[in-house]
Amino acid sequence: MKSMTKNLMAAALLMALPVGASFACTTTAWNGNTGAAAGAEAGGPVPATGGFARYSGACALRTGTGEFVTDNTPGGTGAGTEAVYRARFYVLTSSTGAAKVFSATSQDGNAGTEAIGVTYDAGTGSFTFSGVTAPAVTGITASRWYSVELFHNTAGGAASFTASVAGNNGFTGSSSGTATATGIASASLGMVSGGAGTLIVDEFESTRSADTAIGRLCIGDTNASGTRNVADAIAARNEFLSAGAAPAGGQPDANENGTINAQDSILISGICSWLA
Ligand SMILES: [Ca+2]
Ligand SMILES: [Ca+2]
Ligand SMILES: [Ca+2]
Repeated sequence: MKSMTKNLMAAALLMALPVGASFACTTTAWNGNTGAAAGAEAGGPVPATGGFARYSGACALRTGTGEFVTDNTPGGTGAGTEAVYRARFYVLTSSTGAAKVFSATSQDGNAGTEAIGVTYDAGTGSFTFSGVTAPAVTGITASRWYSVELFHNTAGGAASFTASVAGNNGFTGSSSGTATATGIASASLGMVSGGAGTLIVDEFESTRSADTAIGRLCIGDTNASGTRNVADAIAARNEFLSAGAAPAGGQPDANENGTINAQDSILISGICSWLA
């Protein structure tokens, strides 16, 4: 019997391992690197060679069409499903066309029936949903960071689905609708199908909580201290002045536009002044 409280199933499955003066990122915490996901790399703030944007910490996952990673934690590995499933991830909307960025299915390894699909459609500027019946979240801008939190409940005859989207320096949107009767056995993240170009995803978490949102990371807590103060503005400044050599451990991209520069440092300073 699984706890129905905020029981973490998978979190931040992009690992940063210090190697000399830089970072090596891996996807080994995921169960399956289906489609040979391009591999997680340290995201440079001012794109250094081989670097790319990340939302938090040193690592994100950059994928092309058909490249994704899979988490078989839901329902255990090999059998069972979760009737109550909650997940949150961040995505940089950098792809073109309609790219499925997330898919949760009734069997391990992205197999079986789709319970939740989330597609970023660059053509219509929206997140659309499949496997459920729910309207799109519109008003999505290209090449900006968004968090997407999903809740899928088929316990005890329920059939509900909700999605909360936030990002791009203040945008919020939501959708709700009807879930299928399918429980969830695996979740896949990346460019599961469709689209062109690349997508960057970061900070995936999933729980089986029926009532507690995972929520967002604190914007501007650049040094991941849990509070925001002038040290965060300084850390953002140090990051862009180092051209990626000294990535901050928290969330330096205060305007969520995929790059770290003086604007972010100024924004964080403004937030801190306002808090004071
Ligand atoms: Ca499973
Ligand atoms: Ca801080
Ligand atoms: Ca920025």
